[in-house]
Parts: sequence; C-alpha cells; structure tokens
Amino acid sequence: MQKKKLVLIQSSPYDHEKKPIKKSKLYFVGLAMPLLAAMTPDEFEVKIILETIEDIDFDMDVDIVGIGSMGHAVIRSIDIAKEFKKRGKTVFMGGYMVSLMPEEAKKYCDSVIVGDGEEAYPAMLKDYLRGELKSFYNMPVKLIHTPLPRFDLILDKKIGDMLPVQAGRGCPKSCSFCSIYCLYKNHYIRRPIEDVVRDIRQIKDLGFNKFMLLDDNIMSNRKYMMELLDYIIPMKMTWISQCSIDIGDDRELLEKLSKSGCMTLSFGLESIVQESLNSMNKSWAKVSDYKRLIKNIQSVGIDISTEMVVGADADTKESIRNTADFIKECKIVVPRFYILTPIPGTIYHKEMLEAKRIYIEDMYSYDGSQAVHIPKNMSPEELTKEYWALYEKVFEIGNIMRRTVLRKEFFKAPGRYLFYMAINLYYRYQIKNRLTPNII
Ligand code: B12
Ligand code: SF4
Repeated sequence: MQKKKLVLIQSSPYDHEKKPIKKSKLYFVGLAMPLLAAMTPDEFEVKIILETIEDIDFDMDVDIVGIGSMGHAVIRSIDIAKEFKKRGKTVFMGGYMVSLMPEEAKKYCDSVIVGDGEEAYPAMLKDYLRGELKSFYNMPVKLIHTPLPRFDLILDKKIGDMLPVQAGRGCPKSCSFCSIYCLYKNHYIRRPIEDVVRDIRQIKDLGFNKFMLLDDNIMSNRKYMMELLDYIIPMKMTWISQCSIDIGDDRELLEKLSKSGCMTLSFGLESIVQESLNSMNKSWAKVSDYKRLIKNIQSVGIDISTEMVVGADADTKESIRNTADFIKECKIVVPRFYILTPIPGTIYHKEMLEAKRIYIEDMYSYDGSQAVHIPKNMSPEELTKEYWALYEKVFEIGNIMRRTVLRKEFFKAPGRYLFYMAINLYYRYQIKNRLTPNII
C-alpha cells in the first residue's frame, strides 16, 4: 500500500505586518515535532517544517497536515490550517494553545488533539486511515515512555548547536497566569531516567555536545535529579534548563549541576514586588531572597536567565523602572519580560473576566507585548509604555556588555559569554522593532 504523506508544521508567530517571523537560524528547537514524527505509524511518510526557518508550500503533495500552536503563533497556525483546508487536505492541530481552547480551534481543522500526544496522536492517525477521524482526542498519559525523537528529520535544517530532551512534563506549582498549570493541573510526570539518558546519548551520538533539558522545574524531585546527574557527568556535555529559584539554597545539588556541565538555568522570577507574586499564587517565591539565591547559583559557575512579567496588581511605574536596576545588579545574562497576560483558559483570565478588567478582547492579539487587561496602578497604555521603556533600558548597549563580556567570568569561558552577547544583541534588534524577544 502506498504510504500517506503527512507533514508536521511548527508555525512561526506573525510580526506587526502580519508576516511570519523568519530567522536565518533557529537556535532552540522544540521537541514536539521530532517526537510526534517518531510516534507516527508506518503507514505514513512524515516530514517536518519549522516555519521560522523554512517556507511552507501550500500546494505541496500531502494528504494530511498536523500543525502546532505555541502562544500567539496560534493565529498563524489557524491561517495555515485554512490554506490547507481550502486545498482539500485533512488538517489536525495540537499543542498548548489549541489544548486551552479546543472548540475554537476545531472551527478551522478536522481534528484537535488536547494535551499529551503520546497516545492520542497515533490513535488519531489510525482513525484517519479507517475513515473514522474524530473531532477531538483527549488522552492524558500517566507515563511518558517514548521512542527516540526523529532528529534526523531536522538535522539538515538551519538549527543551532543544541537539541532538546525532556525529563518532566507539567509542574507541581500553580501560578495563576500559567498555561502549564492550566493544562496539567499539578500533574507532573517524570520520564524514566534510563529513557532520558538514552535520549541524551542519541544527541551526543549525532555529534551535538549541548542539550536543552525540558522540564519546568528540575528541582521538584531532588533524588531523581541527583541520580540523573550521575549519568550526565561522564558524558561531558553542556546543557541548559529551567528551575525554581529555591535551588539556590541547595549547595550540594548546585555543585553537582555545575560539574555535570549545566551552563545556564532559567528562572521565572516574575516580579520584584512580593505582593505581585502573592497575587499570582506564587507566594512561595520570596523577593527578599532573590539576590542571595542568585549569587549562590552564580558562585558555582551557572549563569542565570530570567522570565519576568509586569502589570500585576501591586506593580507601579516605579517598581517597573526599578526592575532594570535589579537585572543590572544581578548580572542576569539573558533577561526576558512579558506584560502579564490573561491567556484564555488560565485562572488569571477568569479573574480578569470576573472583575471586568479585560481591556482588549481579541485573544489572538495576546502576544505579551501590549497590555490587554486594566492594571491597578496605571492605564493599559501606560503599562505598555513602561514595558517597552524597561526593555529599552535593560538592552542599552552598555548594560548588555556589562552582563555578558565585561565581567570577570568572561575570561573563563569567552565563547559562552560571546554567545550570550549575540543573543542580547538579537533581542535588542527585536526590541527596536517592538517584537517581544524570544524566538532565537
Ligand atoms: C522549547 C520551547 C520553545 C523554543 C522552541 C519553539 C518551537 N517552535 O518548537 C523557543 C524558545 C523558540 C520557544 C518560543 C516560543 N514559545 Co515556547 N516553549 C518551549 C518549551 C520550553 C518546551 C516545548 C517542548 O518542546 N516541550 C516538549 C514537548 C514534547 O512537549 P509539548 O510541546 O507539550 O508537546 C506535546 C503535546 O503538547 C502535544 N503537541 C504539541 N504540539 C503538537 C502539535 C500537534 C500537531 C499535535 C498533534 C500534538 C502536539 O504532543 C507533544 C507530545 O505529547 C515550552 C515549555 C514546556 N514546558 O513545554 C515553552 C512554551 C510551549 N512556549 C510558550 C510560548 C508562549 C512561546 C512563544 C510564543 C514565546 C514568545 N512570546 O515569543 C514562542 C513561540 C515560538 C513559535 N511558535 O515558534 C508557552 C506556550 C503557552 C501557550 N499558552 O501556548 C510555553 C508552554 C512556555 C510557558 N510556560 O508559557 N519556545
Ligand atoms: S512554576 Fe513555572 S511552570 Fe510551574 S506553574 Fe508556576 S509559572 Fe507555571
């Protein structure tokens, strides 16, 4: 039997002129598409398109099209779906955004996969072959036991020098604005250590010396992490990940992380105002501890990148301006900011809706770069202005240089700090064009 032609597309968000953002190189690739490709039944011939670095030929010879939906890139995903539907193709969608609003997504495609794809995706493709495709597939998994991701399908593309590997999915915390909490509701799955090690080995065997450990909080199970590190240390690789800031008090774990090649950890610090953190159900994070914990982490040679939001109820113009000093003092190598945004499906969205504080209703414009809610201590327009002023300040050339190349650590690892500088300069370029930095 002739194989059905399947293409999996990771869409790229639109810029202000409604053109998909393009890049000559995608440094961080996601895992979803190579993983789904690996779980594709034999009856299909599968191909991956990463739209940030390649164009989509809507007239390509294909039977069925799968489209991802990450953040505000969902509006592009919908437009892609419409184009393929016009040409009579079968279209399915998956990923975070469509999982948070499946009914809406279904208007534009034949089938929506909600949440985990491990069981739902192969089941959906089998149904398609039988001519029994359902509108929705929602099959949460208890254990993630997956084949090796098909990185071979993306190796000839313009990607960076690191590949992703997943350790855990979901998060034990419950921050009110977070899509991960909203989708997984504290359900946190850790993959078997031997599978994670197998995947890291594949990355090394493919000639990559760096990996990105995907897990929303590598700190949440210390025993698991300590054991995983025992396997990572002898591989002599470099890696980055995300974590909660309380890891700064665990000297033993920090030293072992550093020994294993952990280069950068990203922390969702969110705000330098404690009341704002409390209002986001993140009172477990203590602003008064931030500087001390950051110093501890940096003292073992691990650099810090941060994710912060502005526009929470206790934020003022002054606190937003002071955030720039915090970043400077802490020498955060890659700082990122968003305007606190009520993503549909999250608790925060419900709160803002009930309080009649939604300012812009078109959820497709929710890209974290303009205020779409009514803040407490300023107008939405003022918040948007303060947000960009903060970004401008933090990404002044002098500030970029000070936190990347003009620091004593530079001499220990010049390549690493030059890499951070390049990211910062690219972000600066995006900020000048009023694009929220991220796709790198
Ligand atoms: C790696 C990553 C990136 C990378 C790579 C992106 C890429 N294009 O692949 C970079 C840094 C470039 C990036 C950028 C962005 N990201 Co991102 N990213 C992640 C991260 C850390 C891991 C994603 C991953 O690979 N996970 C592992 C895979 C296996 O899991 P998964 O993605 O959930 O996929 C499973 C299911 O969801 C499902 N599935 C997923 N996609 C699809 C598609 C189909 C067709 C099907 C059937 C199933 C399916 O099947 C998979 C297996 O079960 C997540 C956080 C997280 N913990 O997941 C954020 C995350 C997905 N990103 C997010 C956002 C907002 C963005 C940006 C919009 C940020 C911005 N403002 O620019 C951009 C958009 C980029 C784009 N569309 O191209 C949000 C999404 C929130 C939401 N409501 O949608 C997350 C959840 C972070 C967060 N905490 O908010 N990102
Ligand atoms: S700790 Fe991070 S991933 Fe977990 S719920 Fe809070 S914001 Fe989401």
